[in-house]
Amino acid sequence: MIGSVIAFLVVEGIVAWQAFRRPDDAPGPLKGFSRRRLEAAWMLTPAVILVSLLLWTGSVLGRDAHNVPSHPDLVVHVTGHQFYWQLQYEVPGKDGAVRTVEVAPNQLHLPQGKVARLDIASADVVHGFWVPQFQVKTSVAPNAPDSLWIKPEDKGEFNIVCAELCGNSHFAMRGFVHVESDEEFAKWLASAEVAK
Ligand SMILES: [Cu+2]
Repeated sequence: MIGSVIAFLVVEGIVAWQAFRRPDDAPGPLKGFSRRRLEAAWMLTPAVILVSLLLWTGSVLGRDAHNVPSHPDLVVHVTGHQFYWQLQYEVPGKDGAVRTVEVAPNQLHLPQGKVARLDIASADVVHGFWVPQFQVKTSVAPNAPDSLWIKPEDKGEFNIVCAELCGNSHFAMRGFVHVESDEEFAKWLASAEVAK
């Protein structure tokens, strides 16, 4: 606010100074004098910058989180409860059958660079699964599940936030995504199972 007031005063000051300082008989623009190239550059340079930003933004935002790849590397069932996220991993067994492994709530571990499909559901009321840094968000209700996919590029810890006001402890419905290497993830998953 203060910055814009200062900028306004400076710019208006220059304009006023130029307006009052110029004598009435000052020469007009030179005839035949053209700055067409300069003006074209003034117009084209910002246009190129803005169009590039537009395309870049579109490519990022246009990545449809719901358009789930048909063969994800990993499937996790994420179920919202008042007030936690229940997490179950699909783990292929040696016989080819898929086993469901339940892990501690709210701590979603994902391997770096792998496509993970998250099958999100709600056990009670409307919850919103949101990982702001991954730009994925969806709301689910009982009998209205949704699926998203994430391919985390960077290791680290990222917040999971419930984006729907789901009750009196909604604020406490927080979790973390832990993005780790394949080895770290495999090691974690091998010992993460909790009794159902
Ligand atoms: Cu919630």
